[in-house]
Amino acid sequence: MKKLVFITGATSGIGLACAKKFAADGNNLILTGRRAERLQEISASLQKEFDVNVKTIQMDVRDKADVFSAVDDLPDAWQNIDVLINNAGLAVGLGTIQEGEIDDWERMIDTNVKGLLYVSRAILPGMVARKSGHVINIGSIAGKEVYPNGNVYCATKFAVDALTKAIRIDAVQAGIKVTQIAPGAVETEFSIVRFKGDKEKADSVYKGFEPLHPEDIADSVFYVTTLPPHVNINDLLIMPTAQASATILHKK
Ligand code: NDP
Ligand code: 8X3
Repeated sequence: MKKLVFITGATSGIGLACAKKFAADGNNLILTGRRAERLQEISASLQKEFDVNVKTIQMDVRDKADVFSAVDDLPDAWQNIDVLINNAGLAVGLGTIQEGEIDDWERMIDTNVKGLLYVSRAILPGMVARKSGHVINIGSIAGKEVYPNGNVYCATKFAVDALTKAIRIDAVQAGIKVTQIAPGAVETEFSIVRFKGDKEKADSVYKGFEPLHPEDIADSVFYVTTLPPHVNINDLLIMPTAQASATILHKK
């Protein structure tokens, strides 16, 4: 059965790889992100290549009013969302609390925690009413271990870990599946964003070992949606083979 899959942050990295993976299997997509031009290009290319229906929504997950009106205004044919992938997120900066940029903290908290909550609050009631649906939250190794200078980013991903468990408890009576996929280092635009456009610094994060590729994560996200109705994967921690923990890497 083909599904309707709603992906936040589909303009890049893991979200984009998920969009491709689900489209390749013939599923219809609602793709969201702030960069409208990228959304248009991605939508056109997926519709052409895979003959699926794609709707795009330019939205900032931090904008509560926009999130709710985008979901409320979905045409009837686009309302029965089967899979929600809460992927939009970012790290901004890497430094101590005592020297931290408060604006950076607020961006991370507003995007990674509040944004995920707004989107879930907008979409989950429909799933509960239909007694069918799957929420997949993209967490992180940063939500399992606190690492030096990761502080607020780690806290937001610990929050994603907690909210994944909470949504599962709250929606279990309706038979909703809730999964966290928690990756280690994946080479995307993540580090470029974290280091505020410093490409050299971003590239250095992935030097000397093979990081995960966004497609590796998309494969697992897709996999958890293929299991029988009575089977739910609660949590998957996926690391590059060369990464033993948040800070222990085998670099050549
Ligand atoms: P990218 O920077 O490549 O992608 C991030 C995506 O999130 C983009 O599509 C971006 O779209 C979207 N996004 C960011 N802020 C907002 C916002 N305010 N509103 C809407 N969309 C937003 O990074 P990744 O693919 O790596 O990151 C995806 C998720 O994976 C994040 O939650 C991240 O924390 C998590 N993660 C990443 C890891 C890594 O090593 N890369 C490891 C573990 C977890 P746009 O800019 O168009 O709005
Ligand atoms: C992204 C991976 O290790 O930089 O969540 O936190 S890490």
